[in-house]
Formats: sequence, structure tokens, C-alpha cells
Amino acid sequence: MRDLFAKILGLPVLASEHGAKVDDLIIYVHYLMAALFVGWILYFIYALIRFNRRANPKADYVGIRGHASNYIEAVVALVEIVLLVGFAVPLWANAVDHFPKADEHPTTINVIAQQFAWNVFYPGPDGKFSKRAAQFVTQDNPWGFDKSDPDGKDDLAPMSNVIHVPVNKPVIITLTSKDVIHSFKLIAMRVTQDAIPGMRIPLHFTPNKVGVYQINCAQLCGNGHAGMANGRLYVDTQEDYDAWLAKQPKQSAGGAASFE
Ligand SMILES: [Cu+2]
Repeated sequence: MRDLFAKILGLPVLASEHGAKVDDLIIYVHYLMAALFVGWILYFIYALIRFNRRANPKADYVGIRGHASNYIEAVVALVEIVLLVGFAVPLWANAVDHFPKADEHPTTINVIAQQFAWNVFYPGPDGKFSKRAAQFVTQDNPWGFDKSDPDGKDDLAPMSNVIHVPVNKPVIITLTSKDVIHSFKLIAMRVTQDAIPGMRIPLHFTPNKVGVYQINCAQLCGNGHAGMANGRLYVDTQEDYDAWLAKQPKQSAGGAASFE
């Protein structure tokens, strides 16, 4: 049923676990909108016939006497409350607020947006990212890595516009921006989060379909905004992911930004 309606509504490819619930909510809202649309059309036709000029030569100054419209309004409000309290709020609690625990071994990634690319950072085998601070920023160290931080020794060299993740494992991305407000949008994952300079905002999802998906910027951020759609999210099998990971140069070895 979901597949059929997703097709009718033209919903994009879905490749994350929680995304099915997002699509369900979109479909339920469309049910309600369809019911309202049909209801209003029927009422419009009724009003055209019931209140036509020939049958009503004199205006009625009293107006409505029945309570039907109140009842209908109450039903519509009730359906809206059910959608909000029964579906939207629990979905938010589960898919947004409830982060994967350490024992689920999430893939942790930092993404720093800039005009006009996504810079992607992996923490290496220790799972810990190098500290960064504005005071360390130089021409050779544009991200301000603290070179004395042992956590950074095994970090991977920064990547541009490419994220690899293994399938069926939770992913936590901590998002920030180097310049202006961007918005990190993975349509196939049903994830959107603003990237705001000065803030580190975590988001999470679990990809469940191997493939290559587009990363979009959902916040008009300047002239090259559309170019941020060149970002690609690769959802790999665990073997492919491990093989890819093993090939990546370390940041400490002076590895340049990688583009594949
Ligand atoms: Cu942008």
C-alpha cells in the first residue's frame, strides 16, 4: 500500500530505516488533504445549487441554524491532533532525538559545510576526532587541527563532497559550517539538518539500501549553492566500505583532500 501511494505521490527513493515512517506520515497527511479537497468541492457544488439566485430571490439575514459545520470542523481538528500527537511527535522522538548507543557501533563522521562543498572527516580506527581550534588555522591547516592531539594521529585526510558508510549500521554525522548557513539534505535517507557556523549539530540515520545517493544543500547559501548537489553518499556493503576505508590517506601523513 505504501509503495503504491509513494508512487502516486512521486516520493523519492527511500534507503533509510526511519524513512518509511516519514513517508507514512506524508501519505497520511495527503489522505487528510484529499478528504478536505473532495469535501470542499462537494460543498461548493451543494452551495451553487442550494443558494442559487432563482430559488432564493430574497437574502436570508439569519444564516446558518444547524451545527453540521461545527461537527465537521471538530472531526478535522481531531484528525489533525491524531496526526500530530499520534504520529509526528513519536516519530521525532524516535528518529531525531533517540541517538544510537555506542554498542550499536555507529559510524561517526564530521561534516563541515562551506561555500560550496561538503568537507568530510573520519576519525580513523580510534573513533576519536582531532581537536580543532581557530588558533591553529593556517594556510597549511585550514581546518585548525591541533597537531599535538594524539586522537588526530589516525584521522583520515579530509574529503570533499563524498561520504562512504556501511549499510545497515547507524551513522552519526556531526554537522557545522565554515561560513554561512547551509542545510545538509540526504533525500534518500529522509534527513535534513541546517549547518550553522559556530554550532556542532549531530544527526543520525541508518541506511538500509546499498547505492549512491545525492547530497543536497537545502539552504540558499550563495552563487554556487546548486553545486553542493554534487555531494555523494555511498552506502556500501561492509566489505566494500572496509576496502575503501583502508585505501584512504591519513591526515597526519599530509594527505590531500580525496574526491572519490
Ligand atoms: Cu550550501
